[in-house]
Amino acid sequence: MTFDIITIFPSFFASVFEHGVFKRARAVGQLEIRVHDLRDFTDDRHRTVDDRPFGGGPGMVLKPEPLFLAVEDLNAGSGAKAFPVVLLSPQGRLFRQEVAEELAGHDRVAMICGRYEGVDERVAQALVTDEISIGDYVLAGGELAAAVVIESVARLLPGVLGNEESPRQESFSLPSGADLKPEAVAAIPGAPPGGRGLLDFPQYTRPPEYRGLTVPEVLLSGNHEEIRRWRRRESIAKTWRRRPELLQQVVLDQDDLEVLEDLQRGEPD
Ligand code: 6GU
Repeated sequence: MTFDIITIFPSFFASVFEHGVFKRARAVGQLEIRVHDLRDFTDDRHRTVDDRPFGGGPGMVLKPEPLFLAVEDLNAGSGAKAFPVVLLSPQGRLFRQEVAEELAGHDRVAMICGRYEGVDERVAQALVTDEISIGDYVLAGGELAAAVVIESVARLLPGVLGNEESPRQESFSLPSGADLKPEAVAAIPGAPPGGRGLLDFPQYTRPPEYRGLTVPEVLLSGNHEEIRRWRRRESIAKTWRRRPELLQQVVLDQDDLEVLEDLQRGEPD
């Protein structure tokens, strides 16, 4: 999969893609990232990429011409084959795991890193096929958001994580068990059936005691059925406390419902 990033800060990405999932995905040949300097698509002496907003107001707006030229330059290199052109901006649709899954289905994606002040609307209108925000908070530009999106996609590509199963077994992962209610899955555009939808249970490793802090006895017991039940209970409890709205979408069995009843009665878990 190839990502073309269009940015006014190309050197921002100098080290991000040299580590972890990015590095592995590139090493196994599943990921290529090309960073393009928007200023290379200007033709004035100052390499101007922005200008003052029509109608007045604070801040600067990214001009349309360099962005159109930059994206058209990508097209020329791809034999005119269509690929998504994503604008990263706070006005975009909210990025979630199923959006990562959707992007992972493409072999090429272009990303335009917007600036907080804005991008000329004709870019969004005529050039961009998808606008994405990584959350309801303000970033100065789309560069960090692009790295977030690419990492979440890269780890889904085949052969990138040693264990092919592991990305699908954690919070928010998609297929595997049958935890999501079918109607909840249907409500997520592009989501495959199945999915877990609970937050992860707590993990511990050695030593079993550190500064008086101990590992729950059950995890040291070797009793796999007890461990499975404890973990399920912890997942439900953490989800209930921190993200209760996620429970609406999860299929709960009789044991799960008893856990929830205990929690609602305020009984310790
Ligand atoms: Cl994609 N861009 C900016 N500038 N701010 C954001 C964002 C993106 N996502 C959340 N906040």
